[in-house]
Amino acid sequence: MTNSIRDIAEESQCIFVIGSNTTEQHPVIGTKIRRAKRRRGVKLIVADPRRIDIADYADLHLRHRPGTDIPLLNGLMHVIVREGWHDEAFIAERTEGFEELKAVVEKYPPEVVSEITGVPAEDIEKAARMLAENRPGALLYAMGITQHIIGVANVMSCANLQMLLGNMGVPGGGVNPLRGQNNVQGACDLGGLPNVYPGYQRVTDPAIQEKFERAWGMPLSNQVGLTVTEMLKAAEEGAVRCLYVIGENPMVSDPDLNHVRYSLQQTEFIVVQDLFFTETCQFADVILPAASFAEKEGTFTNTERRIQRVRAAVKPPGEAKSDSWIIAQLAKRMIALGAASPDPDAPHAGWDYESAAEVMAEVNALTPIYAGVTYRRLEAGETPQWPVPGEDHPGTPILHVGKFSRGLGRFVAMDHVPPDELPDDEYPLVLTTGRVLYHWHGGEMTHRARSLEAMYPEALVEIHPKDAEKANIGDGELMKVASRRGEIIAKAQVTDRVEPGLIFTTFHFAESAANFLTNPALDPQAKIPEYKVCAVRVEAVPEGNGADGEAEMEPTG
Ligand SMILES: Nc1nc2c(c(=O)[nH]1)N[C@H]1C(S)=C(S)[C@@H](COP(=O)(O)OP(=O)(O)OC[C@H]3O[C@@H](n4cnc5c(=O)[nH]c(N)nc54)[C@H](O)[C@@H]3O)O[C@H]1N2
Ligand SMILES: Nc1nc2c(c(=O)[nH]1)N[C@H]1C(S)=C(S)[C@@H](COP(=O)(O)OP(=O)(O)OC[C@H]3O[C@@H](n4cnc5c(=O)[nH]c(N)nc54)[C@H](O)[C@@H]3O)O[C@H]1N2
Ligand SMILES: [Mo]
Repeated sequence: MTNSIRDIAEESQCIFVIGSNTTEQHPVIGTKIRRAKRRRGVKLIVADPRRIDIADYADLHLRHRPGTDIPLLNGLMHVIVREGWHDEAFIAERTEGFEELKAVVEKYPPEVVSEITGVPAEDIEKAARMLAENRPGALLYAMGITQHIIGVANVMSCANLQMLLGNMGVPGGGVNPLRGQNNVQGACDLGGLPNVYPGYQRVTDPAIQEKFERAWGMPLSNQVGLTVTEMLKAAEEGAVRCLYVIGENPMVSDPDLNHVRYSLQQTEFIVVQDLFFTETCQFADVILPAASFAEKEGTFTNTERRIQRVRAAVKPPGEAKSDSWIIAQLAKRMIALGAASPDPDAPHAGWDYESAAEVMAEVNALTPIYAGVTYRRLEAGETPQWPVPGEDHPGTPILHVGKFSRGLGRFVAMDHVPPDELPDDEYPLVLTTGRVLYHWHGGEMTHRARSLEAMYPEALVEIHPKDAEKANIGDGELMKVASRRGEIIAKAQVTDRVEPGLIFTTFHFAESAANFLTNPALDPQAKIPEYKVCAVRVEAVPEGNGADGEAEMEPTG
């Protein structure tokens, strides 16, 4: 997030939630938004194809078709520019590319946008006015924006809107991705990406390469590695022969699972390190038992870039060990086998860390944005937000104050690009996928919580009454959903949360996971799959032909 949860909750005049089911997937932030609405009367605009819970609190719900965010945002910007509501001073001082943006958004008057998105033209006019009249405004987004072949372009369009309104670098403003996994922000910050060292220092930059070679006392590659989605493809082609899977369950969470299964079968050697025996473990040669968040020491970095000290509350069960301990042991053995030979005199050579504090001391030394995040401060109860360039630096609650990190903020004008797979006669419905409040991804953890299982015990498919009637599917009855890649059987939840032509389901239940259906097409830059749009057809499943296999199941292709 460019901004902090608190300044958005306390100082925004308008909160624009686009592609985030905030009250279900980020309930703490969702509660703060609802409170801001109730107590301060902040304006709330929600853009989501489904009538999610937070839409019921909104002043305006823009219910666009999945995969039409760029035209929707262009339509809002069209009205803002047409009415002269853009922030001229901000644009002149802090940005470039405005003329190009203007030329593109000119092509998206509300009537045209309404055709593409399905949102009434007057709602686009209303939303633009609300954004303009209530500044500063914060834009919040999540996977509804990113999980598309145009995920990066969608994010840039969000940034275009916020720069146009002058909503950057101010309290209550910003472009705010709500991060997903508990410590995903920390994992990215500390190098869990194929192209950067900790602190987003590029592996392709010779000065950075040299810095880490000196620190670790060994030669390092300047080649960008593969993303998860690319690794599986490479495994299938034999270019990758071994997979070391830590805290990830691709056999439920990756797109096109029938294909994932094939890729895993082709892989020569697979190590899985997890808390539980997952679907992916079935393909493993070696399984390493890992300790959970509550059983280890260290830090987590949350969605607002805040670094927090975490302490073990309980001992790990059985032979489970912390991920960092296991990785260090593996590294030491590889060094012993001669796979690498770091110079023992290098300042940060080797893997003999006594504690999490020692790891952080190395992070402080090598990672400018974490330089001042010392254990002394963390142990004293501080929770600074990066960048923290020095120990006396207070941290940075708001990014891009006065200046963008690249200097001028660049408007990148975008045209509409439709999703990779659109409905047709054979597969006439759009499927969008995501989560519900009660479960976490493949459910490896939440299916073990009795109360959550009681609340939401089985996979459901949201389907509009009209589509249900057409297919002769009743509420609570079993239905089959098929795409070009696979099919699942699950119970219908007949509801107007979705519009006609759209269905929604989750990947929380392995046997009927949405990912048997999803399209593995990727965003060319971010390599994120298009989980949010694919084409499907549905049909009723006659009684006794159910998923629990009591009666004969038809053989399927
Ligand atoms: N309870 C619970 N909480 C979670 C998680 C969980 O599994 N369970 N997972 C965590 C993780 S890792 C993540 S990444 C986050 C995800 O958090 P979110 O991104 O909020 O959750 P999703 O359900 O993936 O999708 C968000 C919304 O996108 C909408 N949407 C679908 N297609 C489009 C589109 O084309 N455009 C727009 N604008 N919206 C669209 C969907 O209707 C949905 O309401 O949640 C985190 N929090
Ligand atoms: N169709 C569809 N598919 C999606 C998405 C979608 O919206 N739609 N969303 C995508 C997104 S945003 C995400 S983040 C992924 C999530 O997908 P995954 O990351 O695969 O799912 P999780 O269940 O969060 O975590 C995987 C495993 O981590 C283990 N684990 C938990 N804590 C620890 C630990 O401390 N150490 C170790 N070693 N293991 C641990 C759990 O037991 C679990 O088996 O799914 C993606 N897949
Ligand atoms: Mo995520």
